Amino acid sequence: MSKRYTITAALPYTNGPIHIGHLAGVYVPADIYARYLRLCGKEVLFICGSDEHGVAISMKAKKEGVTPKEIIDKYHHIIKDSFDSFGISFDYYGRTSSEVHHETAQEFFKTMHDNDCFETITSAQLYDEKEHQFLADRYVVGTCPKCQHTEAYGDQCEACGSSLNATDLIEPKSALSGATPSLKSTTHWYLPLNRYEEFLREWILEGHQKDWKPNVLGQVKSWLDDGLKPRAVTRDLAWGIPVPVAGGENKVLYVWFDAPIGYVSATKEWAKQNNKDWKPYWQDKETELVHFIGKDNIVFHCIIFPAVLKSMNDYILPQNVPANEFLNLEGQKLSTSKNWAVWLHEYLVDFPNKEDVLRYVLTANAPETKDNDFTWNDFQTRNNSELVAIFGNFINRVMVLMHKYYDGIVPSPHEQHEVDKQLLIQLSVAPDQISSLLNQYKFRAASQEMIQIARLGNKYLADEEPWKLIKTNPKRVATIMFTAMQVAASLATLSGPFLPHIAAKLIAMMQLEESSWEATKELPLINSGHILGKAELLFEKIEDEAIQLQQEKLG
Ligand code: B3M
Ligand code: ZN
Repeated sequence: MSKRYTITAALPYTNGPIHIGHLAGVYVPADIYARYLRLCGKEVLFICGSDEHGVAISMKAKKEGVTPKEIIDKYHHIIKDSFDSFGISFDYYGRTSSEVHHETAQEFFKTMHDNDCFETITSAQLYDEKEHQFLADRYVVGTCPKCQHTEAYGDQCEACGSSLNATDLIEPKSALSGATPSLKSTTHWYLPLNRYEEFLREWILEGHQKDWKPNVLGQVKSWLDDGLKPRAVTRDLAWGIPVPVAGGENKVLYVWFDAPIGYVSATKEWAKQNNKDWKPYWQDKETELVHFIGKDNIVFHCIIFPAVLKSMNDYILPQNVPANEFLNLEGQKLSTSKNWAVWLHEYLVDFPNKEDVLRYVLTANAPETKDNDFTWNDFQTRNNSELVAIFGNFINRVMVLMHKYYDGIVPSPHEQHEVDKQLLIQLSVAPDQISSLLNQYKFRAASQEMIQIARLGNKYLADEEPWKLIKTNPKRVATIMFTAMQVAASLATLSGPFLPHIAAKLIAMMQLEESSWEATKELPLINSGHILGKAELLFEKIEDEAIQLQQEKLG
């Protein structure tokens, strides 16, 4: 295992709040991974921040009749609060409007410029005569030349994931005025991606064939097979980071040039606040860099940003980019404009203290290998028949019986039966089983292994029926309860990455010390004589009415 981990989660655009699709695809898996590594005693830096440049922001500002600055300030805080409430444990959450970020992005550009890493190309670009504005990225929509999707943007088609140049679009239309653009000549700096083809092929397709996800490798391969072209990294726009070299007046850096550098800037800001050196997190070969993203960001994190890092010489490359597919909602694509979404800040109003329920459902049904569907019925079922009926029920039974029989003091076990031994063996191998899945970024399967522990505990109690033996065979009951306590203690640690709020509650309730992942392999986890706290319910049933309300709210 590596010495240190730099874990990044895609920087959300601050042009709106975030919804369950963001959480499921990027932030929950990234958080599970970060929490798991911390429990393993690893040095982890978990970084994110707001992506505050680009056309997405200026368009939103224009629509609302306010300045881009007002937009980013508003949504930066809403988004940051959502992350906090869902327990997404970033070590630092930055923003790309910060001074450190502007300087860092300009430094990258300048260094690359001075090292001849760019080409300048003068060409005819789409121009909106009415708005006196060059049209790039989201300012222009048209038909994707690859998949014929009719709402592709000037830099990317969200339907097929292709990365595009605005002039590639068939029948382009200005998103500002609806007009058909004319062509006007302009000069820009281009990153000649073609120079990196061989390096990318070797590094990813040969070097990471086994450990990267098939969906990621597939996209990378298709870009490389198509042949990489130079890609403009500057824009004729007013909102963004000024181009820091001569000739760059009235131009800004392309948002996808500056945004990933935001990971580095955020690291610098974190390091400064914590009296640390930022460099090892980005430049020490023994640091493992992992980017968590959605599938529409693959090209930027697997091709463009690595080309930038490579040309900067001193930087490490990502060890993995475990991109997820998309989450749908009740059979339809999530859509902000159609309000077809579950917004995180609204969810918390309707389901207070149920952050972990949503985390769990989104993990158990994560779009890891294909697009997946979130339905409110599934949400209810997973809560009622997994979290309540299995996890919650097990913990509640043990806690209540422990108080009833022993005033909350863990009894000494007597002779162990075969079932007890078998259960303890399964318990001692569980941490490695979950680890192996987490190390492969299989969060869905890992969450099910974790629930499986509770299921075993539940079955054990149901089979051994201590309540029937308490009068006749108190020694046997002591052994059963001692064994069941081990299961509960194991869950208190192993559920932590998935259900952080619940795990904390369980640890407090059982009056345990926080334990490491490794330590959960060494049984017993809780000794005779240990005094438990009060029993409290961890989960509660969600009724049909609450679900109906959510279903009616959609659309
Ligand atoms: N802001 C795109 C998105 O939200 C984007 C990610 C940047 S990561 C450096 O899809
Ligand atoms: Zn397409």
